Amino acid sequence: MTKVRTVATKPYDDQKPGTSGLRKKVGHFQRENYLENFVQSIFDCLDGFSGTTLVVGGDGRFYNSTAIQIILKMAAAAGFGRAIVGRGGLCSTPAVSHLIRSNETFGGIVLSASHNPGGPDGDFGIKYNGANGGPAVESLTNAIFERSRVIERYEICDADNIDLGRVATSSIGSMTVDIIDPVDDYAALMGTLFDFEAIRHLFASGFRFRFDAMHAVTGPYARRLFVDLLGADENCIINGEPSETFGGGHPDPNLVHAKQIYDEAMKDDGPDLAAASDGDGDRNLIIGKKCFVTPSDSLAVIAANAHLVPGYTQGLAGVARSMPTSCAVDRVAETKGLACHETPTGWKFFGNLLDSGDITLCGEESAGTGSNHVREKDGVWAVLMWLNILAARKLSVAEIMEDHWRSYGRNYYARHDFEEVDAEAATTLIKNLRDSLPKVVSQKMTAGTITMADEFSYHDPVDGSTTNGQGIRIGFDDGSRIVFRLSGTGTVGATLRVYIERFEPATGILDLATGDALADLVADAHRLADIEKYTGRLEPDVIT
Ligand code: VG1
Ligand code: CO
Repeated sequence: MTKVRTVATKPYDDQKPGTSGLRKKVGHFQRENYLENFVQSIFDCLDGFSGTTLVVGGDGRFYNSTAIQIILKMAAAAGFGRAIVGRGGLCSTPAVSHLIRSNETFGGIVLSASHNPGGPDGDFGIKYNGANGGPAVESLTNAIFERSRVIERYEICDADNIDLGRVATSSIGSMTVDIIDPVDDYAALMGTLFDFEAIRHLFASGFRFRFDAMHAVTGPYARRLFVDLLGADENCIINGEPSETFGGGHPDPNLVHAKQIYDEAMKDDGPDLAAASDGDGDRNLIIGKKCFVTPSDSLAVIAANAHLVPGYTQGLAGVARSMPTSCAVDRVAETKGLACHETPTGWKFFGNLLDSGDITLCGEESAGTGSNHVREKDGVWAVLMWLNILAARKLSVAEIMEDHWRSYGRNYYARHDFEEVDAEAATTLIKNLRDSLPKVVSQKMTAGTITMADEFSYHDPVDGSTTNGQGIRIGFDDGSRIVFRLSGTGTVGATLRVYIERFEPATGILDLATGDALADLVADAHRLADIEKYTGRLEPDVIT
């Protein structure tokens, strides 16, 4: 008989989930009962799961396996009837979402700090996803936080560790544990959405492709899909072996950390499409030959061309983007007569709209694109989308972008991040901006006249909830925008994100360098928020 042990514990006061779950340094998670407290707080806030199934998956970073063993023993103690776990403890975030849905489970736990570095000195993270496969809505994450502040005990089974390395079925007490291949079901789902035959033809015709898996979770997914099923060259994948430290790298698919494929794509004889995904496989980077595609543009292009892809031939119900994401997709929605929703940053806000059937596609400027096939953003799906569109249209990425801008106009766009800023100074910067909002409307700036200024607040049309304080928006007479908000995923100090966007109509100048197109707005942003005074910096740490 496996014994359930009740352990007395003391609450921590810092377990408030951020934009995408609870993220802290690994050492922080290794504090006594830190993980256990949070997991018990999740279980304490759920109802009616006795005998049901829980999916547990992670991106393979340091502490992943240790955490999974603890979670399995606690899930068994809490009364779950079955757990589904990816072999090696690996499962991409979108694949976890799919497993939750396809097995009609109670929910799942995702272990990841996404694009943040891993290893003993890196970051770790945990979040709960519900039966729809999506991240818990705010009311639940708030309840989990409140619970974590008063927790006094947790329950865990005294049992041996499960062998995570083999596909097999075993048990902890009365809970069955199924270790499954993490790629099988996901690859099958992709087969129902995309024209594999057309993509196979594309690869066979000499189309050159590069994918950087960043030593993160998508290596095995990329191999199965791109190489085994679609016939791309073996060598198209770089950094394809998952590692606890992401090979010592930073699994953020941007132009800094995926520099190798970017440099290759900028050469005359470079790949026709270069792509990458992040630590947990939900983000994507798309670069054509000599043509970087901003994530906001990628969302717009996918919305404009989705009807060419088998899973979306019926057309789209509607689209959504997070507030700071550029308005490029809005132009497509307008032309096609689709509803376009603006939500706060973070995938959890798309879940209700996807569930209700209000939208089919959604995305974020932070390299996140997805659809109603799961309830997470999906990096490999986005790459397959592009491959399918390229195969159908028989144009290069650069030609597709040019054609898109000629039809809908171009939203020049950049995000400037000021990292590890003093948290108090960052809060003061936002507070001062907030206080200045009534005064700035009709002010003449270098880039134009300000016509609107507010703090974004979201009213969820499906569940009626309201979420306040989601970023400061400044709008200009020509449709340009500046958005300021603080990151909710960092683990050190605060990160100030400044999002800058300028709209150029289809008849305007569409081939400016982004930096030049946005220079005036950037100067205005610095002036409006007094960025130098609060951050001590004139230049951002990262521009994406
Ligand atoms: C960032 C991005 C946001 C994204 C979140 C999680 O949040 O800006 O768009 O949803 O990361 O991405 P923030 O609060 O730091 O700006 V990931 O790939 O966790 O799951
Ligand atoms: Co991620």
